[in-house]
Amino acid sequence: MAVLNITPDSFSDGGKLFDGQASFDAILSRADCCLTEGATILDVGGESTRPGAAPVPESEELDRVVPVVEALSARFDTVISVDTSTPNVMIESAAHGARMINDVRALLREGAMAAALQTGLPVCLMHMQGTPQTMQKQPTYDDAVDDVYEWLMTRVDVCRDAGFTTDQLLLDPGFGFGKTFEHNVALFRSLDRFVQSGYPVLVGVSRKTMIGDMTGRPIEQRVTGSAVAAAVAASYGAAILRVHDVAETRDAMAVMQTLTQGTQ
Ligand code: 9MG
Repeated sequence: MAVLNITPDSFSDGGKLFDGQASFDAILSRADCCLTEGATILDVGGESTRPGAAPVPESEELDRVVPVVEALSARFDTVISVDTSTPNVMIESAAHGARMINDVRALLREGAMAAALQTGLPVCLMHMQGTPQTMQKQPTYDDAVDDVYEWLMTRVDVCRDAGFTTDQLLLDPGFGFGKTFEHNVALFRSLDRFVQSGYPVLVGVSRKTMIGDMTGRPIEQRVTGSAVAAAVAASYGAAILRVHDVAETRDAMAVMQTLTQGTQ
């Protein structure tokens, strides 16, 4: 899954795809490049969720995301995922070609559950403690792995009760969303527990602070660390890797798979 941030302040690409009015050419050419490099899902988001990011008004999110979803789905025969928590963005994106919803708030925003159900699309439910504005202030858990796992299972139950089928749901522990470095590492090392739930697991660690914590690298130098982490996540059974650097991630996975499973 390639990240396509349509935001002026997206945390790790410096808003390169955004120049006041998002530049369609830049977005389409980045999408083309990601697909050529091996991505099979494009994750389009119009709201930055980096720590401290300000909320985006619905009308602005709609204006940023929907035309891009429409253009990408008209041009590319691939899965377009919409990274949103906003009910109308879910509905409008689905109407314009999105085939998956990636919700970092796990359908907790008012109206999101009903909107997502109405689209009939699969939804990735991500765990976040707090909000993007507050989440890194002092994240606390009794036991990060147990707490996040139980929380996601409760969300699954609520979604199932609301009418989602099992095969419409994906899970994501939400690396960096209200977690310390130790929480992130504990969750990562326990990925197989999430995988064993039977729901596809999505992992997003690309260029995040936890990679910087492990490598001592600033954001623009975290490509190698991110690719290695993605490959390790895949080896634990993660089904979808949300990444900025598709080619490097593919290389890391090819090496990991060949050396650990004999795949050639
Ligand atoms: C939008 N977004 C940013 N980071 C993410 C992550 O780790 N997982 C998911 N599902 N979405 C994310």
